[in-house]
Formats: sequence, C-alpha cells, structure tokens
Amino acid sequence: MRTFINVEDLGDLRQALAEAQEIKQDRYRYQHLGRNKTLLMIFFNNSLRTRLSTQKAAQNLGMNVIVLDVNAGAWKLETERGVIMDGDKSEHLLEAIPVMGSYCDIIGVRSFAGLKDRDYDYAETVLQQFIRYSGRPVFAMETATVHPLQAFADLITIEEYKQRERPKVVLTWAPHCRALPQAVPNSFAQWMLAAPDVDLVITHPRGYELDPQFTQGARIEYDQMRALEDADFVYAKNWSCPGVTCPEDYGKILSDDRSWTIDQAHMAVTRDACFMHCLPVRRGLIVTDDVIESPRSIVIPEAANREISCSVVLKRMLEVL
Ligand code: AN0
Ligand code: CP
Repeated sequence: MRTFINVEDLGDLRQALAEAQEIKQDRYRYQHLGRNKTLLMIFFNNSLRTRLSTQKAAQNLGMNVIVLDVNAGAWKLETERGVIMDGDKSEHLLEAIPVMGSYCDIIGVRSFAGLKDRDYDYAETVLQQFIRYSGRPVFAMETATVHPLQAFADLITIEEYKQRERPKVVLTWAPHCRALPQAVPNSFAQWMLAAPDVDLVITHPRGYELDPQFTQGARIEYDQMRALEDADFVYAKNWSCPGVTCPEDYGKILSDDRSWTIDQAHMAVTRDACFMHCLPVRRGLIVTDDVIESPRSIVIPEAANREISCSVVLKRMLEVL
C-alpha cells in the first residue's frame, strides 16, 4: 500500500478486520518488518491520540519515529505556489517535502481543512503535494477531508461491540462552539457504507449535508430522534457547513441548537446503543457527562483501537517498501 486516504486503499475490509484482530492478539508479531525503517509524522495541527497511537504502532513494528510539529520550532511553511514569500513564512513546502522525504521511509501527515476555501480543502492540496514530492508512501493522520485511521478504528470497535449481524449505526451532528472540519464524518460515512454489514443513518440539521462523494447511498434523516430509534451505535460529531447545498456557507456554523446534544433522552430511544465519539469531545455541547460516563460509552476502547488500525496500515506499507 503506497497511500492510505480512502477506504479502497485497504482493499477487502473483512481481510483488514481479520488482520486487525490478529495484531490485537499479538501486537509485536510483525516487529521485524520495521527494522531500520523510519516513520516521519508531520503535524500542522494539534493531536493527542493520533500522535501517541501512531508512534506506538510504529514502535510495535520495530520502526524508528521522528515527529515534526510544523508550528512549534520548524520554519513556517508556505503551502501555496506562486506567491511572493515576503511575509512570515520562511520556507516553501515544495522544498521542505523532498527534504523531509530524504530522512524517512514512510510519512504521516496531519493537515486540517482551513475551512475558508472549499476547492482548496477538497482538492487535498497539502496531502497531494506530499504524495507527489516526498517520494515516500504517505498516509493521512486527518487531512482536509478525511480521517481514515479514525474510521478504521471505529469500524474495528463496532465489530467488537456489535450484538446483531447488521447493527444500526447513527452518525449524528451535535453542537459545538467552534467551526470544525468535516474529515471525521466524511471518513466515518465512507467506511460505514463500505463495511460489509452496517446499516448507516446520518442525521443533522438542514444545511449540514456532507459531500456526496462520501455519503452516496446513505440514508439521511433530518429528525434526530427518529434517526436514533432502535440504534445500536450512536456516533456523535460536530462539523461545520460542508458547503454542498450553499457554497458560500462553507466552514460556517449554521446551528447552535442544543437540543441536538446527546443526553439520556436521546439514548433512551435507542436499542441500548453504545455511545461513540472520536475525541477530543466537549462535554455539555456534544454529549452530557452522564452519557459519556455511562457503561454504554465505548469512547476509550474506541481510542485504544487507533493503535490497532494504525498497526495494520503501517504493516501494509512496510510490506511493499
Ligand atoms: C478535530 C476535528 O473535528 O476534525 C479533530 C478530531 C479528531 N477536532 C477538533 O479540532 C476539536
Ligand atoms: N481522534 C483523534 O484523532 O484525536 P487527536 O486529534 O487527539 O489525534
């Protein structure tokens, strides 16, 4: 595997899930694969889980790891071509990328959507430059439009906790005080639709329609309570306006409707659903304390599975180096 961005990059999902379970049984069994190989993780944005779980996964595979926080100690990077660099940015991505590639074997990139220019974000401009100019296999650690390591971990978690062959999984928008990217819900929808046995329903206020390239074939239900009825999994997430129905609203907060916050009343209409969130989560906005602390909340094992999803991805990349 040379890139990991979309669900198709992983090939057969049943096979990938079996591999995840195999690695979970013995996370050091492929330790020989990463000997004398170096992973470079590049962060343009903050992270707790991705940083730790990706480093752990790489170490499980015997790799060396270098982490670069671009905004903390590196030269400020210009990402657009054709500009006169007389501002605060000292170096261009087009030199920085091949230099970074020369020090490593695999690159992970975290580069969130700017939420200002939809075309720039949805073209995955930064990620594509890494793929083109680094000469290395590249995987997304949440980029402008996708977060596949999260979605794969979510799928592994659902497989582990499901009590029916074809569980009903509800992706629900929830309110938030800051404009957030669409990467997590985009990938979640894409992966759930590709999964062999998941009944996905998406619910959000009008105007928050996700890009159809990720949601083609999904059921959309604008009545949140109706969507949640008989759910086996409730996956809460905020996202800003994807600009699908109204391009000028791209990246904006369209609603602060607190009736969408997941509380006991929401969970009560489900089939005793498991509560999921990718974290970090703001309590009181996305979910109430009692729901996230309840025995049905699986946010911690979900986060723990990030080590597993990343192990499968790095293993696949190391195998073809
Ligand atoms: C980010 C987001 O919503 O994309 C990262 C989630 C994994 N969340 C925040 O910035 C709070
Ligand atoms: N879920 C997730 O990617 O968390 P971080 O932003 O902390 O890495």
